[in-house]
Amino acid sequence: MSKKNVSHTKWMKRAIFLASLGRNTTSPNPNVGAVILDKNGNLISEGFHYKAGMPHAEAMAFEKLNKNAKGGTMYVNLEPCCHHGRTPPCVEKVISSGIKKIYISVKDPDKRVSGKGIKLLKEAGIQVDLGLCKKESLELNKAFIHRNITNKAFGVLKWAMSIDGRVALKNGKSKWITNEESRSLVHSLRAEFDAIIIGGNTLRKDNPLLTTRGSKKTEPLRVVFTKSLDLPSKSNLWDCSRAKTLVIYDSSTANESYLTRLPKSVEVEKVSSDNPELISKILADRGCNKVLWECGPRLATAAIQSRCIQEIITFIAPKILGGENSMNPFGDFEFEQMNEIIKLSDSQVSLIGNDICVKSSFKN
Ligand code: AOF
Ligand code: ZN
Repeated sequence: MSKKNVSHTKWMKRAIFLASLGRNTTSPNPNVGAVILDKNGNLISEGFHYKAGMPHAEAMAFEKLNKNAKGGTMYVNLEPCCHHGRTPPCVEKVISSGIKKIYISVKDPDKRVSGKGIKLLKEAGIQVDLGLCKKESLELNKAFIHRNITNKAFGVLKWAMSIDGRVALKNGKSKWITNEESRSLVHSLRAEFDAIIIGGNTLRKDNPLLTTRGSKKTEPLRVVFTKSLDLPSKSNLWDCSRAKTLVIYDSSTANESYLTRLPKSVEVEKVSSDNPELISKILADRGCNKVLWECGPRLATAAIQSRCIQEIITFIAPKILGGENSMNPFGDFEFEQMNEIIKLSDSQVSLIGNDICVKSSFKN
């Protein structure tokens, strides 16, 4: 790499770092960072997007700018927007600043932008370089990009199991398989997500809280999917004072008279079947980029089959539950041949005390 390219990469990496400061707060918006250099290559301003409704990264960088950007260079990890949304278009600010060249890492998949921002910049005579640090930028905004392309939320499936692959005893008891450190890691992991999904069985069996225990200011939305609506009238999830709860039910099988058991503070939506894709779509429509499925075997299997899961996180404890009828993390995928089985990629392994955490991606 030439010396010049090394420095362009350095500035784009700075923009990506700034973007990452908004990691758990920008949803439904993307993570964006912007860096401005003057015509001599000196850093004169920078900014990042913190929250939807607040200034975009470029706008923040221009707001802070007290030197002339004419003839300068800008680095942004996402194509500047050209639409009037919650905030005015960034391209107009870039054009009026007199900047000569802009490095953009990836195109904005939002249909209101999607190449139109780049076109306007070029038409205004600004040199546009697209693709610097593309891999890192795609990784940072993978959930935002996934939602915009598929209209579904980026799904991560999480489960905890014993070393013999069991998630509960045959009587349903599972407290606790993993150690305290792993469990508290799950609480902070939840902060990366906009929603956490469980099924009715998990609610009845575990009565979970599904919160980050305060590590995120606005707790993720807690979502219960039920086929029957036969949910208990008392549950930790019905207290919505710290985190909101949404119950999604399958109207083809549910008994709607059970709706009276739910307090008014719980939101309710109905879907026409038990296809998890419908849950993912509802959440994407609500602006959820990234959702965590913490569900039991039946919903987990269906979520994988309907391509709602893009990554998995499993915690494995060195404990043996045994028993042919202990619970598995999944139901039957009906595979007949070894070439049909699901193969995951990009595995990362870490040790949490005596537990093992494995993260892997789906190729779909
Ligand atoms: C940028 N820079 O920092 C961000 C952008 O409702 P709004 O006005 O916040 O617009 C949201 C859309 O703007 C979002 O879907 C994405 O296309 C773009 N986000 N664009 O130029 C930024 N956050
Ligand atoms: Zn913008």
